[in-house]
Formats: sequence, structure tokens, C-alpha cells
Amino acid sequence: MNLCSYLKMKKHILVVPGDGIGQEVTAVGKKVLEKIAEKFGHEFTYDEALIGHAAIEAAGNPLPDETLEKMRASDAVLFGAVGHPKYDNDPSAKVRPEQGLLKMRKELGLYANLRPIKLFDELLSASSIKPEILRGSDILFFRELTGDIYFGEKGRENDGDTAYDIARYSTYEVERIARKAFDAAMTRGKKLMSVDKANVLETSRLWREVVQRVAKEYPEVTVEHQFVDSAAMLLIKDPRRFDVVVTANLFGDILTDEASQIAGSMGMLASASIGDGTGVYEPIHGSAHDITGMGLANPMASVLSAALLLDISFGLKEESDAIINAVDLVLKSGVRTRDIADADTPKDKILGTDATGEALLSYL
Ligand code: GGG
Repeated sequence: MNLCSYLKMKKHILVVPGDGIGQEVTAVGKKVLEKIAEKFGHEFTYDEALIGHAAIEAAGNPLPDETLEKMRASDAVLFGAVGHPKYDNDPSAKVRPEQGLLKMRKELGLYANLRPIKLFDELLSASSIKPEILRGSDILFFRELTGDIYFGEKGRENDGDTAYDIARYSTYEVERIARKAFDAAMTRGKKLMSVDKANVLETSRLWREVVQRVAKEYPEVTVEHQFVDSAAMLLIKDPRRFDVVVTANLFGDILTDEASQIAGSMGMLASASIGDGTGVYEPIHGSAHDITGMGLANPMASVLSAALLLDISFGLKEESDAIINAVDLVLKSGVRTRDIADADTPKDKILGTDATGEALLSYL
């Protein structure tokens, strides 16, 4: 037990469930935090706020000022997901749930998105990748989160016939995410892969130049540069080749969804968005309206996001490990949500969101 764990911590957590299954999984994440506070003698207080489609419906704005103020005033944010199919089928919609997510990242200076690809042994067979290729995979992605094509000018010209999105990166933006990734590499296998498309894109040529320069400050770290197309192929072919990966916003978004298949399901992957202020912790999955309200969503990603919150924002490593251990024990007990069940899973072991949450709480 570290010294921190002897101290009662008083922290204020903002819960922002967002849309779709965000509501269901975040409720489980919060219950786990409450149980941890009770078990370890901490005092966590909570508030809630709206974002995304839920906020558009209530306030006409995907990120109301009130939500942003509450985020800034909190010690950490437990976040769910944003999105709604009605906007996906209406390309002309001017206000969209995802605008709330992007604005939140920019306003809070959340430039580093950490996405650990943790494979629990019990889920080796849940993946479509062969177990002998997967066994032992353990990857930490650093996705740059406040730059790139997501934040550049976008628009239409030629009477709407032509569309453009501008990708832009500054040396400063690449340097700060590269340093975070190199620092992490120093605490892990001293291996870092930087992913870009430097054979085609100017932003990627700057990216590579800057990463090469920062690498000189970390002579112990072995650096590999991969083009994004090659990295996408290698991720499935040889996942153990990867340790710490640093990449741009768009490439990181796509590669981590692909990498979720290493962990068995998107429902298993947590993330931490950190930078200048309050940290935001959320599953990498979206709002999944196809299963919203059915009680089928896997809450593990939200629960593992709560574990990241405790570790990174509060420095409570023992408490964080207790959550990861509970996830491991639930999986060892044979319990599965639908997304990680396979043909051999007994029917009575396939549980819904709330029952999986109860199983997790029983191991805390
Ligand atoms: N919890 C993640 C989430 O809500 N994802 C929806 C989304 O729009 N993602 C885009 C992105 O992460 O840039």
C-alpha cells in the first residue's frame, strides 16, 4: 500500500454520460468509484452535466457553458459517449453532438489521449486474431487530440460541389505529445513507434522531423517510424511488435478502433484525455444506438476508464489496480457481456450491463 492510500482523499468528480449507451455504462463506472471510495475511505462528491445530443435537445448547444464550467471546476470527468444516428443521416445538420466533444477537448487543452490496449488472458479466444499471435500483447497508444484535420478549416466551394478539411500541425503540438509518449516508453519497454504518412503528407513530414528531434533526448528508447497503412497491417499481423505508439488525431482514432480487436471488443477499451487542466476519462466506443436502452452494453470500458481516472488524476494506483483486478476476476468467473461471449460461453454466464456491474462490485 503506498502512502497516498493511507490518506483520505476529497475529490469532486463530474459525471457526463452523454448519449446512447453512454448513460448505461457511465452509471456502472460511477457505482465502481463509489465502492472504491467506501472501501478505501475516500470522499468523492459527484455532479452531472449534459453534452452531445442530450445537450442539444435540452439547451440547443452540444457543449453548454454550464457543462464546461463544471468540467473546469472538477478534479476529473467520467465521460460516456456522444452521437445520434439522426445526424449521421443528415449531412447538412449544422449542429452535431460530436462538436461538443471536440470543443471540450480544445477548451480543456486535452491534447494527449492515452488508449491502453490491454488484453485480459481470458479474452484470448474472443478475438478474431489467432491466440498464438495475440498472447502477451500490451500496447499504449498516444493519440494527439487537439490538432490535425479535425480542427482545421473546413468548408464547401463551387456551389457546394467541392468540400475540404485542412490538416495542420505545429512543432509545439507534435513536441508535447511526443514527450508524453517518450516519457511513457521510459517506464515500459523503452520502445516507441511513431505512425505517420510522411511519404505523402507535409504534416506527417513535420511530425517525423519533430519526433526524430525529441528522440535525441531519450537515447535509451528504440524508435521505429511506420506509415499508417503499414502500421494498420502490422497491428493485426504482429501486435506484439507494438509497445508505445504515438500518432496524429485521425490516424489514432482509426488505429485504436482496429486495435480494439486485440482486446476482444471496443467494449473493453478505456481512455484518458489529459493536458493542461481537468482530465477526462471515457470508453473509446461511441453511443451505439443500435443497442441503447436494451441493457446489453459492456460496462468494462467505463469501469476501466474509472481506473485510469484514479491512477492518473488522483495518483491512487492501489485503488486503480483493485478495479483492474475485479475486471480480471469477473472474466475468470466466466461472466461475459454479449460482445465478448463466444460459442463456448454458457447462456447463464452472458449478462447485461447492470448484472455485469453487480458482478464487478462483488469483487471490490
Ligand atoms: N466515447 C467516445 C465517443 O463518444 N466517441 C464518439 C466520437 O464521435 N468520436 C470521435 C473522436 O473520438 O474523435
